[in-house]
Amino acid sequence: MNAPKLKIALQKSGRLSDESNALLKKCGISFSNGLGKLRTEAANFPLEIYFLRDDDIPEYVADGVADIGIVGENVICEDRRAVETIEKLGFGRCRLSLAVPKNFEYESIKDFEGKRIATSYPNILREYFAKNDVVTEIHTISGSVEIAPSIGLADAVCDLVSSGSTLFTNGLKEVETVLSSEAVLIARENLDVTAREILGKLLFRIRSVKSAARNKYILLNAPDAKLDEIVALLPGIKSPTVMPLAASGWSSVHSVINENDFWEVVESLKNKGAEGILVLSIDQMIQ
Ligand code: PRT
Ligand code: ZN
Repeated sequence: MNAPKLKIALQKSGRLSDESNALLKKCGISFSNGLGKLRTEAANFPLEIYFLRDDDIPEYVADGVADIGIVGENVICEDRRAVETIEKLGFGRCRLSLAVPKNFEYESIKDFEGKRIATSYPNILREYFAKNDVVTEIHTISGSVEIAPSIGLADAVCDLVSSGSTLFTNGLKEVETVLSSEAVLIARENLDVTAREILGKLLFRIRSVKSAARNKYILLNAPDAKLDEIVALLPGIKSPTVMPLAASGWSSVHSVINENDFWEVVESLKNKGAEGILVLSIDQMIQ
């Protein structure tokens, strides 16, 4: 009998596909994803991979055709199927926003009262307006939402935005954020024990890749006279590693720093006299 495998659904081709594939590869999982391939098996991990349209992923997972999947939170929130969100993945970031023609003198959400709004996200939008006590006319369209106002089909739109340039080139301005979204790992309810075990191993790897991406490994030479001050700038995982250098009066310091503090810390290190600062990216960080 074949060993049990966890079945994962990924977007076949689109904004999430490259990063979904890259995430699994960074987790040390090798598989081939040639054009036109709908299904493949990982060579070195008990994973079977399905390549699907993103909109179909919640249904496949909810129905148990796949055990887990990677999809945007926007799709999960709109779809409302019974799936569990296991982990945010930090890519595919965007927001679902309301936008109006740029000459619309917008003041508050009440300005949407009685307006026609084009969107591909009617469920999320209906709930948003109900919560804000605003009555609108929602028109569901499946694509090119941003042109609806200019062809007289709607007064406003609710669509996904990342850079904002699509809205801008269509003469629209973003006025309210309805939902913030990123890619998430979802799972079907009632996974059996074996599937849970494999998912646990996969999640451990995903979390290691995520924390590695947030951190940098830093090496530098510090004058001993300033060593205490330099060490104080570098918390490390426990504390930095300090080793004497062959040149007397100098030590080598190794540590890990978070990307959010990165430039400020490097600036302060230089000001304290650190030299030969090397910054390396980290592949995995096991915690
Ligand atoms: O073929 P399939 O159905 O699988 O793909 P799709 O065309 O439905 O989805 P795709 O690949 O466009 O998007 C997949 C997921 O990426 C979405 O569900 C979001 O979670 C996420 N994502 C992130 C985005 C964007 N950013 C995004 N900017 N999805 C769509 N857009 C579109 C948006 O609809 C608008 O048309 O990009 C345009 C706006 O971009 P800016 O940069 O001009 O603001
Ligand atoms: Zn889609």
